Amino acid sequence: KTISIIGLGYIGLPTAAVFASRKVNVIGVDVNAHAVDTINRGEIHIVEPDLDMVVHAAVKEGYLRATRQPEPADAFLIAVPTPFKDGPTGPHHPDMDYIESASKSIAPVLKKGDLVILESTSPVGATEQMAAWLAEARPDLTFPQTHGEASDIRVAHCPERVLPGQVLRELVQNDRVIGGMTPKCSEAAASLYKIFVQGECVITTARTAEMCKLTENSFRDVNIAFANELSIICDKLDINVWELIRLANRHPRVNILQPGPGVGGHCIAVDPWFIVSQAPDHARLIRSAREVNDSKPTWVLDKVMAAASAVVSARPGIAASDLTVSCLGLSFKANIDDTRESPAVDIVRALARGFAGTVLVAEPHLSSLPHELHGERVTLVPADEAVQRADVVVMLVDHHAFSQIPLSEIGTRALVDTRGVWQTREIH
Ligand code: SAJ
Repeated sequence: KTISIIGLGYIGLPTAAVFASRKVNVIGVDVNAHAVDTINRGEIHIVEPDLDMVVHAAVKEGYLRATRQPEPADAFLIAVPTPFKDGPTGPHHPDMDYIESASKSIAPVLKKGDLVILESTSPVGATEQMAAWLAEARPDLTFPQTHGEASDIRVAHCPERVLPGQVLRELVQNDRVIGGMTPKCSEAAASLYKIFVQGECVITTARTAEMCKLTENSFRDVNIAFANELSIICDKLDINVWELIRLANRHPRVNILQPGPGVGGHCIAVDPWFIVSQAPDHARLIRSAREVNDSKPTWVLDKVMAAASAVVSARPGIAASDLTVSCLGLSFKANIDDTRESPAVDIVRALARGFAGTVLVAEPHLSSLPHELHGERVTLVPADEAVQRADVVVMLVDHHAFSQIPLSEIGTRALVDTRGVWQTREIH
């Protein structure tokens, strides 16, 4: 059996490596020549704990090979991005262009009996659409939407659900939702995943599997929005929100998540919009949650500006331009180095542009500023230096390294603690 993985990014590459580690022949396909060359050298172009070792071993033992041109295989897994594009009701419509070009690129090498699985997070109906693109390109083969169980090609959706930072473990241990276009399609997909998945492979329809993935991330987004909204309300009412949540969570049926500076990453801030774009009149709560979470960085920025103004008012002869604001953390969540769609980056950039004084940032997971902050008026410094030089400390990411800084080191400096790391003190 040969498996081909189309798209060697955060999901495709670990999946390819895990199949290869089970001694399955894997052909990885990506349009990015740099990614292809890096993988063929046994190295990786993305950051994920332990992935380098697994890829290195897979390439060295000859089970994993990358190429830019699809080749014949028995199963094809499509793991390409599904970003946003402008649509009739706004800028948040799912962009299926990568899925379309991936489908069209494998069509010429498909043969009777092949299995095609869509792993990319997709709007409802995407798997049917993919099958239609494939059928259009290969009129000589039969597809499930027209031939049902008698089709030549099996098509299924099997969304990835792994947590960045724990991808290798979750790929193996998590349950998989498998939505075939027919029951036989589901069975074929399930037996493929069983090569490495230790969790349960649960079978449903393609549409339900699509909605399931969107639902999981919307559930988390709505719950984080609830915590973020509470944090703003508590700030107004002079209540420590972290204490409040700890207390409320003592109720046996209450489990509130943690407030933060906003929601980052490439999934939770994106996927709920796919539901909104398909049911704009009904997805009211899901849309509101997105709006609450997206507006949190602006609220934090206002807090920082207010904290700086309070310092200026308390110290005669001092102007805002004499002050230093130090931000702790840039990644989109704790203990990873991924800064894509990070609310911390947005806040630091806005400070660099809008605050008159010095802006320092500490990020122990990076050795230089990420490209999003190139050319901005901000300096990367070690955490202790950031705190020492600060008039205002802004806690943005609760990395282990920061949680160890004792509150005594912050001393009397103004503090905006968006993550509740130093909960004993008021957030400001
Ligand atoms: N966050 C909070 N408060 C919380 C939890 C998270 O503010 O209580 C913030 C984080 O700081 C971060 C954002 O939310 O900015 C998202 O972080 P996350 O850890 O919740 O999720 P991701 O984006 O790393 O991964 C999610 C996961 N989905 C769910 O947990 C339902 C993962 O399982 C998915 O595979 C992944 O999205 C994906 O690829 O869709």
